[in-house]
Amino acid sequence: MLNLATPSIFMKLLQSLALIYSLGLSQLVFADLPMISDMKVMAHPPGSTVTAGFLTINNISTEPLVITGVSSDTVTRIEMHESVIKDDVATMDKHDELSIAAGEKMELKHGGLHLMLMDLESPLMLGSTLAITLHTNQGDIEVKMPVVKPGMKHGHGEENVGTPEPSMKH
Ligand SMILES: [Cu+2]
Repeated sequence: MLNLATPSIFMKLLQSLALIYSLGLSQLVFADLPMISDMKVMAHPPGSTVTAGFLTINNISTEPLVITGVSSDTVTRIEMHESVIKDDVATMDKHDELSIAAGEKMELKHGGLHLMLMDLESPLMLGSTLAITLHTNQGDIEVKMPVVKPGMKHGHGEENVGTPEPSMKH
């Protein structure tokens, strides 16, 4: 009886060890990768070719994180913008780079920093997911952005403030 049971217990033990080992290893390898949260892309009306994307980037590493560009297989052009008011006029500054100090968090949100998705050739469907790549000094980071309804409540009463409108000049 014991002889029959032993190999399977032994195998289970081996599998557990292998699992623990691979988990431990992946944590070692990925411990410093930036953490991305609150990602979303605004669905846009038919006919418009621009929309905005938002996300929060947490640089948990001990090195500065510099985002040097953003790309996607499905979006022709993605720029890093910041909504600003100049002489009472809402406008957007383009950033070539975004730097996040070690241990710091950067929020791209309504009315501030955002990703500008431009020259859209096909509409981004509500409920779909857009894959984008952040190019950084710490390597490429793949991010899946859920496409959501514009003007969705976020609980701080700021929706649509400074939201890039398709008619806005770039
Ligand atoms: Cu913009």
